[in-house]
Amino acid sequence: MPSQTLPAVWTERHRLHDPGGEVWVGVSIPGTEVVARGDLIRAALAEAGFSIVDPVVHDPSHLHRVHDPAMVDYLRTAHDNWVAAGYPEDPGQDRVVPYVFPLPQAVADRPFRLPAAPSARAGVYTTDTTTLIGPGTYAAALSAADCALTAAEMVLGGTRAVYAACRPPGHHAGRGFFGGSCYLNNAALSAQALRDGGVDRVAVVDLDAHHGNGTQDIFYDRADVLYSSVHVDPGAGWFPHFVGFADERGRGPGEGANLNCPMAPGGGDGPWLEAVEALCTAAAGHRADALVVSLGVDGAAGDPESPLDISADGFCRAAEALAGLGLPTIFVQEGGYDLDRLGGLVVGTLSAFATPGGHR
Ligand code: SP5
Ligand code: ZN
Repeated sequence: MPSQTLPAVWTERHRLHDPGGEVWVGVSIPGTEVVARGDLIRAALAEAGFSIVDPVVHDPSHLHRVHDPAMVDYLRTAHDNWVAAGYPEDPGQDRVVPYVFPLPQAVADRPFRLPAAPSARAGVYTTDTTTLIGPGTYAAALSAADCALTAAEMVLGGTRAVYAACRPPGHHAGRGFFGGSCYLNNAALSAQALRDGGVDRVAVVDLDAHHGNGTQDIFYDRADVLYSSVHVDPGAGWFPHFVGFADERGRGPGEGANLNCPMAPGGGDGPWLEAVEALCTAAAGHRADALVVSLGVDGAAGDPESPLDISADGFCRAAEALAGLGLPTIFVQEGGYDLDRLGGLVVGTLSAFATPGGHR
């Protein structure tokens, strides 16, 4: 049986975002969310015969459907303000990096004052020191959001499944915070666009190796969008460390519409695929009318950012389980950092979804 494909939304504008490394435990390191990722994914899609379409440019006001407008405005202006303050010359840092954070227990119960220094403003919205802002970061993040919104519009128009090749990724960006190499939450924007387009109930299934603390935050109080995730156990020492535990089940009207399946490091395909089945069962139980898959492939064996040890075949089996739901589906790219395997993992997963059983 010839392998089928799905349309892929991709733009070269991802290249505008070159984080130039990250600061981790106080040390500047090269980082793994690199420009090459976006181009490797495109090359693999093209070679496998996927049709590649440009995103439609959207007005940035769409972002306010899931993000705090003040954070969006910060992201838009942060790098210009950083340069104007002279940090590229003194002390010699041309990317926006925080050094101080307004922890709730340190600033609670008094009026919030936006700090005057750009170096201090850099800590207001980010959770960590690994998510640097360069000159083109905001433009690229906007274009990644355009990919996710365009995919949603294609599905609303009747296309069964679409892949949004988003870079930078998004699932660690919440309503009013960003981090973990993410700036704007592409998957949440997709899910919200489906809702706004008339889809009643949406399920987000997050396969990235890390918990999508941003997506969980955005939908935590809502009954209309289920957030569900399988990820390496934050309690075992993994990012995002503070969030992603099994007892986080949603709040208020959203009680029961959040499902976390933390995995022990090194578990491999068996327990991970059992968890994927549980996520599919939850999506069906949610009576979802459409699916948004946060497709990180950083759980793959050999990936430098996770210890999950999932095989390429494991990703194909997960895709087949998702296909079994029979729902209109948007795949949104998240992580995946093993540059030798990234393209093959993404194409293999999407192909298995389009042609269940076709890879065996
Ligand atoms: C989108 C996504 O997958 N974000 C995950 C970011 C996780 N970053 C954790 C901290 C980075 C530390 N990297 C050091 C690697 C040493 N092997
Ligand atoms: Zn990840």
